[in-house]
Order: sequence, then structure tokens, then C-alpha cells
Amino acid sequence: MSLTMKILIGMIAGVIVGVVCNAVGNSFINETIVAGFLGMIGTMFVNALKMLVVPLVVFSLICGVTGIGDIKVLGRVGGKSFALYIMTTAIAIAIAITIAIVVAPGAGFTMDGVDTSGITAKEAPTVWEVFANIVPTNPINAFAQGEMLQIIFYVIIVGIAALMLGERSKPFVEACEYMNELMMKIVGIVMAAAPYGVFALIAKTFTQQGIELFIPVIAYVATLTGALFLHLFVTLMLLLKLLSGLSPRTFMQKMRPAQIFAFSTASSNATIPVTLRAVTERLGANNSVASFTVPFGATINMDGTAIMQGVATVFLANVYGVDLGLGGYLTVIAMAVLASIGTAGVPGVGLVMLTMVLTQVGLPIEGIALILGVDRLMDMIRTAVNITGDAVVTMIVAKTENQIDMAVFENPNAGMDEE
Ligand code: DAS
Repeated sequence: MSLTMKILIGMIAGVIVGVVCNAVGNSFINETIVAGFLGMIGTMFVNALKMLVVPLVVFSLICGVTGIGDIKVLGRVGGKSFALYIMTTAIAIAIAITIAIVVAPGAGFTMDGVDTSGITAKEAPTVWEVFANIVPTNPINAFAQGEMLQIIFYVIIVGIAALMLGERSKPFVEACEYMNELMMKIVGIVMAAAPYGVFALIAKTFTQQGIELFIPVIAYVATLTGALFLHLFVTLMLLLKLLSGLSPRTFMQKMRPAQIFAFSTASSNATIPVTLRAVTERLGANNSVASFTVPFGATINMDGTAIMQGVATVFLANVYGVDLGLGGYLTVIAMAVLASIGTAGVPGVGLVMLTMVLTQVGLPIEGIALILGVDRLMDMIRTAVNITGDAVVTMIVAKTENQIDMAVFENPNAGMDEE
């Protein structure tokens, strides 16, 4: 049985166990077995994925930059991916706001009895701060803190310097190529534990959340889920087909394990190793492109998160009876794109960014208390959308750079032997 199938079984088993445990409500089972033991398993699994991110990004990106071989090509790949990431995020939130205005979730809702304590607004970084902070003052600290934009910036500079040193860099590049292969092997080892980690994460989430939590904000959940699926199965697939000519069907089939990882971990960053493996070993994109666009996308590209911010803002505007007007919605779009550039792909970051967006349009951030209960599940779905957007842009850029091995893309079993 393939790893994908095992992960799917782990996921489904997790939902069933979670819903049953929540319904039965036995405190020993829910506290000790689920929250305790399964919580530990789930945390260990996510930590193991995060453990891979920095060394994998460092070595794959050095190989990628030196593999591109030409600084002009690197500039082209960087420019194309940045433009596409910003474009897809702006399209995502514009469509989300339009849907939310039409559906009007939250209209007629009253805020009584909702606990709004402890929600504080996070100051939005200015566009200058976002870009100034990309340059690390201490690269070792950036590696230690997992500051992905700073790591990407510094490693690209190292790669360019290695290119400038020409032949003398050969031993260094060969060592990095070995380390990159070693890291991908470690990814395989961690992925072997995936079915159990996914089961534990999902079982704990559904035991804690239960189903009844979704009732009061069902309109918000339905609108957001609809907007996320529209982006995932229509907008992104249209862009893939139009801009690369690649088969959306093949793409989605081969991206499924990475999407399940993103759903289970609710962390784009933790899913980087899996996304990277999916686009290179299963979809045939050359590592020289993917090693840059995947970590870059996991950091600055969050289509799913932008969609949540659009829908949540309209929902809360309706709840508070505030008419944002076109200016207000354009501000939301600009803020959501800017906020997504400046924040890392970790669980719950979307909610933090939402406080920035709500502050900017003058909506009380207490309203977040309404959607807090369902945010974990929504985070899982939107993270799967985020990494799918990263992979779509990776494939478009790789295709336009003629850096896709179509034999791999069309081989249904490519990369499966690792499973
Ligand atoms: N969990 C975030 C991510 O990893 C997305 C979010 O919080 O909205 O992409």
C-alpha cells in the first residue's frame, strides 16, 4: 500500500476517533489518551518536519543557485515567482471578498456572550520594514530562529559568491549536493512516520473541536470553505493550464500527499520538505528552480490565508453592521498581500495577520473571538491551499524556464518508490 493511502487512512481514522471521543466526552480518554499521548505523538511529528526545514532549504537552495549557473537566470526565476505569488494572492482575496459580499455571512448575527478577552491587535509592518528585514544582521541567528526570508536572502548571496569563485567552489558545491541528498533521505524517514503523526494530529483536533462548535458560525465556515475550494480547484488550475499547459489532473494527483501534510500540520513551513519532494521527484521540476520557489512561496505566498482574511473581514463587518465600502476592501486586499509577505507559514499565523487587517479597516478585533473556535480546521484547509499555490507557481516558472522533466511529470509512478 502506498504512503499516500496510509496517510489518507490515518487522516480518516483520526476524524472518526476525534468525533467519537468528543461525543463520548470521557475526560480520562480525552485528556490523558488524546490530548496527552496523541498530542505528544502529533507534536513530535510536526517537530520532526520542522527539524528538516532549515538544513534542507539551505543545502537545496545552494545547489539550486549554483545549479542555475547564471545569475541572470536566477534574477528571472526570482522576478517571475515574486510577481506570480503576489498576483495569485491578490486574485485570491479579490474573489473571496466578492463571494463574501454576495453571500453576506454574519448578517443579523449578534455578538452577545462571546469571550473577547486577551485578543490584542498586532501592529502591521510597513512595506519598508518588511523588505528591510529581509537582510539578516546575523545569519546564524536567522538560521537558529528559522527566519525564512532572511535565510533565503543570505543563502542566495552565498550561492552567487560560489558561482563567482567558479571551479574553486567545486568541492563546496559537491558537499552541498551530498548534504541535499542526505536531507531528502531524512525527509523520507520522517514521512514514513506520517500516517501515525497525521492520525494523532487529526484525532486531537477533532476531539477538542467537536462538530457543534461550527454551528454558530456555519455561514462563515461555508463561505470560507467554498472560496478556498474555488481557488484550489478552479483559479489555481486555470492559471496552471493557461500559463504552463500542464495537466491540472496529473498535478493534483501528485500533490495529494503534500496537501494532506499541509492539512494535518497546518504549517506551510513544516510542509516545505514534502512540497519540495512532490514538485521535483513526482512532478519533474528541476531542483534549481524548486529549491528557490518552494521555500520562497512557503514564506511570502499565502493565497488560502488571504482568502480567510477577505471572508473574515466581510463576516465581521456584517456582524458589527459596518459598511467598509470599496476603499475599505482595497485596503484589506493590500494589507492581506503585505501581511502574507512578512509572516512565516506556521499554524495560526493567519489569525495574527487578521488582527493587522481588521485594525487597518477600523473593525474591532474582538470579533476574532467568533471565529477562533473554527480557526484550527480552517487553518488546515487554507494551509493546503497555500502550498498548492506555491507548487503551481513553481511548475509555471519551471515550465517557462524549460526546467521540467516531462518524462517524470507524465510517469504516474514517479517518486512513488520512495513511499
Ligand atoms: N498555517 C499557515 C501556513 O502555514 C496559514 C495560516 O495560518 O493562515 O500557511
